[in-house]
Amino acid sequence: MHQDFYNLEEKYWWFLGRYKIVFSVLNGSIYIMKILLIQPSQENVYGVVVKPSYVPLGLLYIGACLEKASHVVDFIDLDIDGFNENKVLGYINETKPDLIGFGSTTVTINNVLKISGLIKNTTDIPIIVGGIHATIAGEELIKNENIDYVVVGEGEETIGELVKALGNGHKLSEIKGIYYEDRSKVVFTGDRALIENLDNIPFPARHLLRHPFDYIPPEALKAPVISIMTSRGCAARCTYCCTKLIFARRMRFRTIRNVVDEIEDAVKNYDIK
Ligand code: B12
Ligand code: SF4
Repeated sequence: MHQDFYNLEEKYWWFLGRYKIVFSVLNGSIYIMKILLIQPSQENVYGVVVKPSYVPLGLLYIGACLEKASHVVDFIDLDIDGFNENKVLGYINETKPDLIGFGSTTVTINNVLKISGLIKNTTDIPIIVGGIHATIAGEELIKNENIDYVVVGEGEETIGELVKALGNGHKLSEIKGIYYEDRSKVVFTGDRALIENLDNIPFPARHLLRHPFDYIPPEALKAPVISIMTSRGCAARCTYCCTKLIFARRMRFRTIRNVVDEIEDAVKNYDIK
């Protein structure tokens, strides 16, 4: 049943996208973009391709915010979806996205840079990198000739403003939380304030996953299973941990109602046990 739902949605995806574009143009907002989000391979970490056991929530939150702003979003998780570098390049040439966004950690950044280099060999599609590595090494990353924008920290608000600015030519310098280059000069616009009300963030766009049930956490006793994030931040200060650099040490919580709504949504749409 779920497979049917996904096939159906895949089949009508571009139709839905076009419909949204027409609607938005009629609405007067003409910066609708086709955006491809990519979760890089973690092959570097383990020496072989290992299927991740948890969904990439960060990119799914970004996807949800972009869809809320009427953009057309596509998503590939290289390891789960079985895309190698050549296949992803072929897919990009075929589908021609307006923008590409990568998630990153320090161990996956080399894969991001390799694919970005291949993309830039044949296209001039702008490339954005977000995630933990982008947050801790943004200045170094933006100096890479194949990366156009780096998003630092929580990305939900930043990505909306950045895509809007790229669409309508507004000033990048006014968007908090990004690195870009202005005539070869690195510009950092400064840290963005944390999102105070987590309930305002849309639920992760799980429908973008091509194989939502292939992520199987080792602790799961029943399938299908999903992971849900109920709070952000951690008060501890373990020296090796980067969590504080994205979500800070002050804890923020979603309301119980909001979390239960997400669980109910998952039970209804994904038959979660
Ligand atoms: C769950 C988790 C895992 C899971 C799943 C990872 C996954 N598929 O995403 C598993 C168990 C598989 C895992 C594995 C590993 N993990 Co881990 N993991 C986490 C954890 C606890 C939560 C990640 C998460 O879902 N966060 C929630 C989302 C909402 O946050 P986010 O991903 O940061 O996304 C936000 C922003 O970063 C940004 N953003 C993210 N991507 C993008 C993309 C764009 C285009 C934009 C604009 C913005 C943007 O916007 C998002 C929303 O605000 C973090 C710690 C933490 N609290 O973040 C460690 C963490 C990411 N893991 C870490 C490590 C070290 C590892 C491993 C290397 C461990 C190992 N030795 O095997 C592996 C490598 C995995 C990999 N692919 O890189 C480190 C990474 C440090 C670093 N410098 O890169 C972290 C930060 C913990 C720590 N020790 O500091 N991990
Ligand atoms: S490892 Fe990171 S998230 Fe876990 S308790 Fe320590 S500081 Fe908090």
